[in-house]
Amino acid sequence: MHFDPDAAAKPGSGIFGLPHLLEDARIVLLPVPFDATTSYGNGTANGPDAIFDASSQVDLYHRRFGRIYEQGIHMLAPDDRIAQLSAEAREIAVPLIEKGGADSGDEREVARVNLASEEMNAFVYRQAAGLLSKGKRVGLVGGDHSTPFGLIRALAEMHGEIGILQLDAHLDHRDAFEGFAWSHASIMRNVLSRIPGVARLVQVGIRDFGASEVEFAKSQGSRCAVFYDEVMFEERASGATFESQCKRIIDALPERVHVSFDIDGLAPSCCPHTGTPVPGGLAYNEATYLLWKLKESGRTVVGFDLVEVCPGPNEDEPELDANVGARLLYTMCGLL
Ligand SMILES: [Mn+2]
Repeated sequence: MHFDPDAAAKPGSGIFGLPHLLEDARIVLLPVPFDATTSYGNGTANGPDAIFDASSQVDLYHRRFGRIYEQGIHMLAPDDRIAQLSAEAREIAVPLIEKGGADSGDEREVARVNLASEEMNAFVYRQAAGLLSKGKRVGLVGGDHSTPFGLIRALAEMHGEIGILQLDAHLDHRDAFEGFAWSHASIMRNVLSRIPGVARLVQVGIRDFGASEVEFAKSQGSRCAVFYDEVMFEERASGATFESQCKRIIDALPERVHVSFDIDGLAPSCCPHTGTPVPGGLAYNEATYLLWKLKESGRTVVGFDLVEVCPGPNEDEPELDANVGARLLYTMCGLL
């Protein structure tokens, strides 16, 4: 294979300008352009395409992880049926979201949105389980945060017991947020309630949540560890190091880890167009340092998802959200 990793990406090449076909790739990226229940701002369904376009700018030699591309990385084509499902369900969901959530009388509409989410979950599960059974490592590219449920289920079934490191501004423990069972804001409640193989959930960057979500996290006991963004800042303000905090985060995780990266876990300057931006959050360097320390700890990263990346509306502006997303995506391929 004549491939120069330092040359500019050739038109028609794959993600990161790479030449790998599915059969050449150990790492397979599964795009899920689905955002039926995004409550504030939308467009994360366009995340996979925008990240793909931005990925040609990413330099392939990684200072920490070296020649990640030598593992072979291939991104599947987005499935048209999923994009269509998302658009149809969103059309039904938006009027309900705009009036502040579904109430009695909306049962039919809610059922149709839930059905679309269930079809998406089944699709992701099928795809992920098929790829994992062929020995591939899978990274999911959303879409909103509801999309990785099927991947997490497939990973937990394959490995028996996994932990999740979640970087996010939100706990995502809402009980059927705005009436939708599979809302992006309910992903971790659904995971903990329905996937017993998830032994531990460790949440970092958390800074926007409701009282019922905090209660739900507490009800999980040691199964759910929350590292609130404000608390982490207070500790550092009185002398704790970020390194010692990373150690505590990683110590809370079991041997096999799935990383669930909601881009809004980062400071909004890194993701100004994401659906629900919140001030505060991790700097880009803090997030990638934590991921590197996770790898250095000797844990096995069995999968990841990168969700809620939303490209900006103005095509004349340089694309920041997807650029940050593409660099995070390559770094997480390094974890695999
Ligand atoms: Mn989230």
